[in-house]
Amino acid sequence: MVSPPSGFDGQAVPVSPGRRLLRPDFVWGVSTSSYQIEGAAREDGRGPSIWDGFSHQPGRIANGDTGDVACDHYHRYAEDIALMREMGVGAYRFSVAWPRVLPEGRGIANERGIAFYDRLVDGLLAAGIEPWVCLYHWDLPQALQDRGGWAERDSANWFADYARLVASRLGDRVKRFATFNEPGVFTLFGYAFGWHPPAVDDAAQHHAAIHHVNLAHGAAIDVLRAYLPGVSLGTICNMQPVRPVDPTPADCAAAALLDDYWNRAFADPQIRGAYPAVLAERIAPFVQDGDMERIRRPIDWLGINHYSPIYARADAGSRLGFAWSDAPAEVPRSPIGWQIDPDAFRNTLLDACDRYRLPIYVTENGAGAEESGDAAGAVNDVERIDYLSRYLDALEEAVLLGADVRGYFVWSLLDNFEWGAGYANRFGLVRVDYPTQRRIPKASARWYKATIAAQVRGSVP
Ligand code: GCO
Repeated sequence: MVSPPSGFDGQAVPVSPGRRLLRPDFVWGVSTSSYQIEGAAREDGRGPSIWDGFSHQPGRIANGDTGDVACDHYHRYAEDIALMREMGVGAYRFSVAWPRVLPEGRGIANERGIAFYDRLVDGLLAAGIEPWVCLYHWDLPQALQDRGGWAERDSANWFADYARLVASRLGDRVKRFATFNEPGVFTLFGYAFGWHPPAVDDAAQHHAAIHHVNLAHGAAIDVLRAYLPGVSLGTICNMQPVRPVDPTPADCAAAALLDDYWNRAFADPQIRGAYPAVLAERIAPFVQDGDMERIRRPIDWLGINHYSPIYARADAGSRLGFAWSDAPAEVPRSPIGWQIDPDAFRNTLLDACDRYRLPIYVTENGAGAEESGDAAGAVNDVERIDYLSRYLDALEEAVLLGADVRGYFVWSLLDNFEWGAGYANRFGLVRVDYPTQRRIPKASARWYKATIAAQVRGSVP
């Protein structure tokens, strides 16, 4: 039996008032992902993912960090469930590691890998926490990358078979599934910018991958619907306004193009049935008769991940003609340089509601920092509390203006492997002391607990 987590009885924190405009059944959650927290990379039959290989390539990840151990969630999941229960969250969004359940990506299932997710789901349900499962958060089995990965049209069938396995094993207890997390990120960073695996810069592979991920989404939706009557299905997209570094025609054109790849390349075909015009032309060589109908399958909600506006500038020397740019120094920024702009969040929610006409869950929002704890590991992360509180205010403004927002998941429960930034960049409500794997709730964990309690009580001080 896991003892109740310590650290929630720390210093009192400012409590957000009960948020009167949110639905009584508003979902309060936290999010994580498999490669970023599980560890046990070569344990109990797990096969390698593209991130295992990529993170072990010298120079790819800050400080030479990898996800080999991460937060050791594979072994410490019960302790992490206890943290969520103490916080009072109603839902936990996590991802299944495809290579943990299908080491070769296809074929024989790995029963020990499936057993982990059984234990996790059972533990969550016993704690009164609803499991929300994302099928893909970037950790493609390396064996499938060796067969062409997402650039191979057959990847849609591989993904549908994987979805079928997960549905058959977890679908009796899991009622919320998302197909992909942020396909706009992993396709752009993996097939154009070289910041993610497979780290190629190739127009044909990039545009084929976009289309095949969309086909995989539609195929998985059909499988989940067929296997799990009454299940609630969604897609999780990064949605952030794209701003030109300078208001020149070239930078504005760059921003418009990045907007297509970043915000529209997946939600538009999956929900509206068509690519943005520029992308449609570039993806046309990979589109077969009936594909757009295969992609646009009915879903129940749209998950939006939002942190800040992003910036683009023209770059004639790059294949796509644009380059990613940091936020200007003069705007309010978080400790890791991301712009803080709650109004942009409110407007993103309103625009998405208007454009896609689906219930929205904010499936990621949070603030990163390269923070350190005191001698006891305690972190008084008042800047993170301020960020989260202001973004919840903006969410509430969007609801007041008619946005159908039904839930909010903080990224993240734990400090974790932040991709190229490794472990230096911390997003957790709970600090992880990696040498000891000790979990230490931050002030923001106490704040989130109090915020949820105030909402649940419906109290309006
Ligand atoms: C993403 C991913 C998360 C990140 C988080 C902070 O949005 O990039 O979903 O895995 O860790 O967003 O960058």
